[in-house]
Amino acid sequence: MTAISHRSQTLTVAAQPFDFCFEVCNTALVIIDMQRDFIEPGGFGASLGNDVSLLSAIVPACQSVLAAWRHAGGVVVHTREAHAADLSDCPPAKRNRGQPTLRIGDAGPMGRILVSGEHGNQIIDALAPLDGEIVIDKPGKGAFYATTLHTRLQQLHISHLIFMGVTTEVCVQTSMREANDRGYDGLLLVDCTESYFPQFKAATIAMTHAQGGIVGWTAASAPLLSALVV
Ligand code: TIU
Repeated sequence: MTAISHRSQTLTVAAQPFDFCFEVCNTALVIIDMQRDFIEPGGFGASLGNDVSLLSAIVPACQSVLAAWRHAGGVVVHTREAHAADLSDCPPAKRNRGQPTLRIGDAGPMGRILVSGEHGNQIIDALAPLDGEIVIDKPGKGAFYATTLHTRLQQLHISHLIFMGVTTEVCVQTSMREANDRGYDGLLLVDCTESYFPQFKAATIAMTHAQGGIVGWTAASAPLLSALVV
């Protein structure tokens, strides 16, 4: 098998509610928040009382898609949920919500929780960004709120987005909805996203492709991998 030779070739992925068609040259792979804060013990996800071990199961599938996408020459976007060290971009409502064992900005085993530059805020080694890939630090759950993402995608003439990452019903779904309202066609890879709550993942997938794709498309990664090689 060889990589596709033309980034402008139309590729088709069997998806729900119907085929997802795209060209590599007009599509970005968007990897949401695959950072230690959510996937490893001692981070924000754990501080909220979650079993973080559930999330690491998707890492091999994400690695396969990332490798194939890089080989095809596609644009890659990595996001991190990250706040400035002075928490000036963290609304008190977000910091004070609930009863976490550690709040955003508190010192945890991997550094300050959800703060830029801290060890816990880095993307896991298995999916680490390469030089030249886009890395977006976002203060909200959505990747477009208070970030340069839309501008950067427009500059690259990107109209289609393929989503992976965590958590399905929080930052991934919010980002897909933000993208949908900005005119992007979005595909969620179901074996490359995970939630601390399996029922919420299932519900998010169902509500994304319901009503004729009201939010976007969903598919397994296998047909995408097949489409990326000839
Ligand atoms: N708590 C939870 O499920 N998720 C988040 O707080 N952020 C992301 O989804 N990245």
